[in-house]
Amino acid sequence: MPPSPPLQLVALLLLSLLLRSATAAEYTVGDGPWDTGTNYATWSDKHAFLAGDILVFQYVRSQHNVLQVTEATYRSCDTGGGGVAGVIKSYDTGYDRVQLTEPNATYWFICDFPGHCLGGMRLAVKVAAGGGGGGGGGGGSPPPSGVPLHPPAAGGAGRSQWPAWGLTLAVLLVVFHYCIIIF
Ligand SMILES: [Cu+2]
Repeated sequence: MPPSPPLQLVALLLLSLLLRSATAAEYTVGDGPWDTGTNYATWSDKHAFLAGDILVFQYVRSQHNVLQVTEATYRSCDTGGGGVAGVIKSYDTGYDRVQLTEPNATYWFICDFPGHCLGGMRLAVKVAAGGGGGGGGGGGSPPPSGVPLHPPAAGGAGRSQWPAWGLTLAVLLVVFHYCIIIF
């Protein structure tokens, strides 16, 4: 006897929730401390960021900070002395988790300590459409020309796609096993 539709529905809902949380990747910026000795352009190019992913900035808070800024400020490294010009959001805990919520957007980050941004402490992260099932859209605007959007590498890359699917499959099996026992 097959499981009743309501239970299947609940199982499906649970699964979609699980899958969603499992596919959001968390990245430690630069694969190490947020500092002046890392090439963040190279690091950023290595990854394909999706909406929902999380960046973690780790640093000594007396030595660095993290400002999310406009592109102009990212390029000029000039926050106007008071640290406000072009600043969208600022972080200074030493362990800052920043979620990339906006699909098809570029996030710009710098360190505002004197000389650090010009010395290389700046990060640009391009976010492709997330795994949220193509939220909104409609506009269908193409990505900015000349900016490759990091298509997922054929080799599967470092993204947690496989663990996510494995987890989903495991849960699916457990749920259906459970259904069979009940009915
Ligand atoms: Cu710094």
